[in-house]
Amino acid sequence: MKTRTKAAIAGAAGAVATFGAAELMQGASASVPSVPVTVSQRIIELTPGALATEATQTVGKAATPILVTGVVIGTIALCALLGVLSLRSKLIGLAGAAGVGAVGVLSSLSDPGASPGATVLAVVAAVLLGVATAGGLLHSATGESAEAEDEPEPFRGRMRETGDSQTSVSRGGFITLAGGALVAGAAAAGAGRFILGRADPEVAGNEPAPLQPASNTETTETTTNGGSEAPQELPPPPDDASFEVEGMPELITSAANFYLIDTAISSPRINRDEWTVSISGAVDNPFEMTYDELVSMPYREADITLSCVSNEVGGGLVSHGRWTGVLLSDVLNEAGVSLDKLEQANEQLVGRSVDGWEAGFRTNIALDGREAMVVFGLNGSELPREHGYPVRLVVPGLYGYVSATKWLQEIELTDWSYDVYWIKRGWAKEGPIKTQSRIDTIQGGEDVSAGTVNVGGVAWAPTRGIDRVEVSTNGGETWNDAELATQLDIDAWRQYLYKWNAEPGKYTIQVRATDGNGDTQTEDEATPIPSGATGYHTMDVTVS
Ligand SMILES: Nc1nc2c(c(=O)[nH]1)N[C@H]1C(S)=C(S)[C@@H](COP(=O)(O)O)O[C@H]1N2
Ligand SMILES: [Mo]
Repeated sequence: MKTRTKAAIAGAAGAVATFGAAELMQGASASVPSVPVTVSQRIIELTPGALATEATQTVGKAATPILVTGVVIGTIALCALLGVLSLRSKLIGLAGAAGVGAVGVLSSLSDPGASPGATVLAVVAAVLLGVATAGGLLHSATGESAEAEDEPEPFRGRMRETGDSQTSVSRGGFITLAGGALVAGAAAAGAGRFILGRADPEVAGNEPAPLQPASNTETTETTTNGGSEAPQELPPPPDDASFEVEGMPELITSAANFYLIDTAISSPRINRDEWTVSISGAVDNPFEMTYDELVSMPYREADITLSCVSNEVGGGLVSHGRWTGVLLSDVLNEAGVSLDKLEQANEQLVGRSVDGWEAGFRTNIALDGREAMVVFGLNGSELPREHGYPVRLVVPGLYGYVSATKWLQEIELTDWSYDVYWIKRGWAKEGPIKTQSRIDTIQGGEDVSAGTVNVGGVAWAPTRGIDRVEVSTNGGETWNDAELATQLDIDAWRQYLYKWNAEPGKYTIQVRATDGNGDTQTEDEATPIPSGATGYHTMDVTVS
């Protein structure tokens, strides 16, 4: 084996040892983040405008494992190169390793869950271990074949005869050492992931704990929107709120099926006993509230359909949750904020999460009577970690990117001119959810048999409700009224069903909804960026 090859292997083995040690330590300590994950996170955040737009809001969620893998492989390749370069100059190798280590330390430190001391210690120790591994392997590689590489066999043979090989490790020895380092590194990384996985409810397959918000027995106070008379628990949905038809989505989306969008590669781990939310900005007195304080306020359950602005027409980035939480206006009131003053100013309410992500909307939206909520439960259970545990915001009628801050840490009352995360990346400043409808019970391109065909699905216009849904089977020439299920709430999606008497032939099926104000969704097609997709969900089917 050429010395250069060995040097590359030595560098790569050093990188693997470093990753392994670092992953093992992050498995052992909740306050040490995963280095490749935090590096990937920084890459996402530093990616400018348009690229981040397409890359992270939707595609990104699926692509993050690829990104993290790319970071790991890229680093290993870079370290292999450093191994080769250090044949020329040890200094270059060491400087390169220091650079790689510094990127790792800095990225890890910018993780919101990182405890600085433990993180620096763990990552630096892992890097030193990697450098020592690479150094040891390099020593054995160069010792064996002296300074020059590519020496012809006979020369090496003579070197061995003269006894030089006693001071170095034989080829077999190098391979054993390098292989050992690679296996140990990979095993350590695997062990770290395994320990972490056992501590992680979702990975372990555990359901989020059922909600038992404590002492909510005080008599409820009257609030600005009189909403505190709302029930703490909603009755089960009536039977006529859904159609028992194949392909129809669950009326209340189970947590496991709830769509998932965020910029966090791994969801923050928050101890709810240590959690607080602060109300800052245009407030007379800065205010902080603990989890216990929040759940002992008058709370309620509310049916609210949440949608992502990135949802394509007919897409799956929309779900319906039964959320438990406290009215945002009650929390502001509790914080001593003058709601009148707030309403007059009508500036911006920014929700900021523990990882620094931000969403913002007009303050009046929190005060106009809709159930804008500080949420701590979903479908009768605690929030799942990936959906914002322990506390998030949910605002009826607004896309998630301007409103639905998960892992909430701060509510800031600020100017309207302040731009939050996705606004800086080219999305619309205001994000009201557009009226939309979707066909769920048949698929485009499908062959269906003649007879009665169920054309059904959901339509939504949160804060306005759905009053009418029509289905066309001839590409919009004529429209037929669909049957509507009972509406859970104006903020909830509504199921519809059209029983189509289908005769053999080719058809273009479409659906359109009309909201509670009498406005029919627009036919004009728009892309998700900048303010949400529009157009009719359309599909071709063959009846035979
Ligand atoms: N902290 C944080 N909250 C966030 C986001 C995020 O990236 N980080 N994404 C928002 C977006 S774009 C949407 S659509 C909703 C999705 O909420 P869900 O994943 O619970 O469905 O969360 C919002 N809240
Ligand atoms: Mo979103």
